[in-house]
Amino acid sequence: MFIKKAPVAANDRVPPGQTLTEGFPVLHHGDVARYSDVRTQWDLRVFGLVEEDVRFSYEEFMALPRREFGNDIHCVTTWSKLDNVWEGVSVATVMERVKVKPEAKFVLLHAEHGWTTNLPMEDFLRETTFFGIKHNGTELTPEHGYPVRMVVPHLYFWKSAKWLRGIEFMEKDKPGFWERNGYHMYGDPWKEQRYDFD
Ligand SMILES: Nc1nc2c(c(=O)[nH]1)N[C@H]1C(S)=C(S)[C@@H](COP(=O)(O)O)O[C@H]1N2
Ligand SMILES: [Mo]
Repeated sequence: MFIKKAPVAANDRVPPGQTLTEGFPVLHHGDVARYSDVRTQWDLRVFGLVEEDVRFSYEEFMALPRREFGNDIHCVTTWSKLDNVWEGVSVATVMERVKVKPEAKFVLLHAEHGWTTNLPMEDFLRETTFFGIKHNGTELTPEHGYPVRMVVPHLYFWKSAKWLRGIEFMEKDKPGFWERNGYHMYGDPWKEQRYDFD
């Protein structure tokens, strides 16, 4: 009798409906952000339900302590890419400078050109969520979010805002760009929360 083999370990890392890719596809809405002088044109602002607004200049952000992060990423368009190695700044490091009000329960990430995405506070504060600066040993290209992108590997990759410019703390959840255009408010790849009706 033919006995079906148990799934191999790698399969346990690929959520339902996803296919592995070796490349690194580029996906976004609108134009790639390009900075002719990143030092004067890029900063990161923290606002909303905070005791005081915080601003990191490019120099300040780049001087923050970094560490390595390893993860798998899953795009809602069905590609997954395993074993990414990133260099980045932990959320905890950034939050050392920020006093969040207790009412804050959700985060809206703001990117260049007004693009946004939302996630619950606890997902933002997860130890696996971070600010990515290098991917597989090289600085992010403009297409992948240079100089800084959010990386939220446990949710579909659209939550990982490229060209990150702002972090807004909110009491109530508020849809970002794709969430207003039919994507799921949360986006758990293991539950296939792709669209708002999933
Ligand atoms: N600022 C910004 N970030 C974004 C997007 C976008 O349109 N604008 N698209 C998201 C989507 S839908 C995906 S799948 C990933 C793709 O990241 P990549 O191009 O580095 O693969 O970026 C996310 N971050
Ligand atoms: Mo996506």
